[in-house]
Amino acid sequence: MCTTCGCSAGETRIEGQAMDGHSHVHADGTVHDHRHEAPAADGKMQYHAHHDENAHGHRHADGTWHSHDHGHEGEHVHEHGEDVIDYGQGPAHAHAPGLTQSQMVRIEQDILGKNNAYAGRNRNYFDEHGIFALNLVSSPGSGKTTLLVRTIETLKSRIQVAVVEGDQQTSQDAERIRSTGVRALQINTGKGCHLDANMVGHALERLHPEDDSVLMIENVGNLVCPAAYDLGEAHKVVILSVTEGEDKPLKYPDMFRAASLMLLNKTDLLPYVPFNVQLAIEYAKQVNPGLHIIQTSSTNGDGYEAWLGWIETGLARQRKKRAQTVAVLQKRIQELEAHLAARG
Ligand SMILES: Nc1nc2c(ncn2[C@@H]2O[C@H](COP(=O)(O)OP(=O)(O)OP(=O)(O)O)[C@@H](O)[C@H]2O)c(=O)[nH]1
Ligand SMILES: [Zn+2]
Ligand SMILES: [Zn+2]
Ligand SMILES: [Zn+2]
Ligand SMILES: [Zn+2]
Ligand SMILES: [Zn+2]
Ligand SMILES: [Zn+2]
Repeated sequence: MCTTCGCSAGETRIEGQAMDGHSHVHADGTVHDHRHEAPAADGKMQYHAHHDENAHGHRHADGTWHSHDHGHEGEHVHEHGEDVIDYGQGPAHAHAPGLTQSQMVRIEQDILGKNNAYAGRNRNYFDEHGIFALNLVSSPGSGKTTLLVRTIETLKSRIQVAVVEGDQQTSQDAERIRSTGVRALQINTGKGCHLDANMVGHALERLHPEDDSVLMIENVGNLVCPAAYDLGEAHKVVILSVTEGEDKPLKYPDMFRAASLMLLNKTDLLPYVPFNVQLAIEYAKQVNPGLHIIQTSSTNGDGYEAWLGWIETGLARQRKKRAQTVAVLQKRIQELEAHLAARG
């Protein structure tokens, strides 16, 4: 589900099983839940897809059927000079056929508001269990899974690690992770271009990560949409490989702004590609002055000491938080018991 359109692909699968139903945002901004696949009167399954020309019909969970359109009214574009057509102006900073920008803003607020509620639940769960959760984001192929495999190989003797893998299709990444011996759960998002907090919540129910462990969430390869979705993680880690060009932080600022750490990856390729490391760092700091940057290579292990150290520091902080929570609760229980004893 993208914040620009609000249409949910409805094809999310966790380990091959469909997630039941989803919420759907209509062009007028109302949000309601329904299933994308439901039996019609003749007992056959009805399917509907979004973006079928201008209109689509669908059956709601209560059995009623209705159709509605994706009209094209009230949209406009801002043109700057002769050579730029800019859809990023206006309150929504985006464009979707059939929606005005104010409708888009309302839809985005609805979707992100719901997502944030789920993310808050996940974050509480992580805090209560001392789980240090990282959300790995990047464009496709920057080296997330390779990095995870090498990271796990080094950490697994000392630290419990579990992985949630997000991809549109296939379970290949989860299988690559499982080959290291740690548990991994695959979420297939179908047409969805990012994970959301509800999907991760479902994954947690299945995966049950150990207390005081690290949870790595590999997001769908996409430098845009995952930036907007809090999964409840402690940090987003953005991976930029040197084959992608040093200008990416300026072109996709939301992602570099949302991240706490940037791994400048595949540095073993620097002799072979024209990539200006200093410029990349400068651009990244320009959009996010607080961004921490580590240069890594999964081929030769450069930078891994710093990266692993960063993880262990974060995990130690998360464990301490849990210990403090437990201590506060124990103290409170003692107080209540003393109170009851005094009354009894
Ligand atoms: N030279 C070099 N190649 C790397 C490095 N890390 C990953 N690769 C290669 O880059 C390609 C993509 O790596 P993946 O780990 O699959 O990338 P990913 O980000 O998980 O990809 P998606 O899940 O599809 O987004 C593979 O061919 C890896 O072998 C690295 O540090 N150096
Ligand atoms: Zn998207
Ligand atoms: Zn749509
Ligand atoms: Zn729908
Ligand atoms: Zn509907
Ligand atoms: Zn305007
Ligand atoms: Zn991957």
